Amino acid sequence: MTTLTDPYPTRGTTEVAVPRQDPVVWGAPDTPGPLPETDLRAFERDGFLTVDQLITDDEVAVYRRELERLVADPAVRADERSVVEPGSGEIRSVFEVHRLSAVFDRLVRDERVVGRARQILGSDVYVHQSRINVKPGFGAGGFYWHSDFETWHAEDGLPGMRTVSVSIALTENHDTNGGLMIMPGSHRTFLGCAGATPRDNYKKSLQMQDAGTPSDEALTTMASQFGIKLFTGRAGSATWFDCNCMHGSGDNITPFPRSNVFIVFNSVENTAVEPFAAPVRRPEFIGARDFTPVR
Ligand code: 6CS
Ligand code: FE
Repeated sequence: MTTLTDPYPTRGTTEVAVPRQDPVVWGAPDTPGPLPETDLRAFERDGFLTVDQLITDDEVAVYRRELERLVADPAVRADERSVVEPGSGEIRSVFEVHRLSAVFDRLVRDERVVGRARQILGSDVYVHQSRINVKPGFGAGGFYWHSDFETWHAEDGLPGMRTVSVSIALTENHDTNGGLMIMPGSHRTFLGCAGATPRDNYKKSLQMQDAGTPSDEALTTMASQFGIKLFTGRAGSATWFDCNCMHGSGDNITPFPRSNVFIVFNSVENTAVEPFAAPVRRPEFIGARDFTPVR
């Protein structure tokens, strides 16, 4: 019986870096859509692409109000899809917002959003995960360095790197309030992390990731090789980034919240199978199992 070797081994006894086996931009450069060819090439090179104004100020106000409505709703807070800040108990993230909210569902289907995802992934797409990150300020925690694909491969069973995320700022992302940081070019190396995935890992990892965390040595090598870019931008701006970028964000100790809506599009050609390095699947509100394409 031939066993397919996993091209992206991770969560074994030792950390191991392997070259990316997958394209970054799957669509042909002249694929119709909102992104000009120059942007697709920049995304291929860097692993990310910023859009200064993806949604208008009026639309930001609509999505901010919706975020505030969700965060204030006791039923949402009681829902397993809400994750709270370990310290303050304030809501940190709400998952599956595109199912919880018709307002955020419309955003997912907006051609400015899903059209870019289809161009990058070169196919129809479905939502693997969506969330709002509130990062309210006064000490809201950041997200330590990681590759999203490492988790989505190990725990959600995504076979290949044909997944793209967009973080749309709903508040001003200053250089002080815990903005997204990416190591440019890091998406071309897959860093398999050491350490097996505990059962029900997500109950902790969504507050503070442990399994799937790179070593100080690996981070030092990558940061020295690639550098670190901090993303700032006004509310309404957006950062598109490849699933395998090494990224993270710092704590927000300012009074200014750094709230965003985060949508993960996966190609319908890359649908989730069984986890590659975890004892059980994560819940569907974190790793979708409904592969219906976004129309
Ligand atoms: O585990 C996950 O799926 C989530 N964790 C982080 C820190 N980024 C990606 C994703 O939202
Ligand atoms: Fe992440």
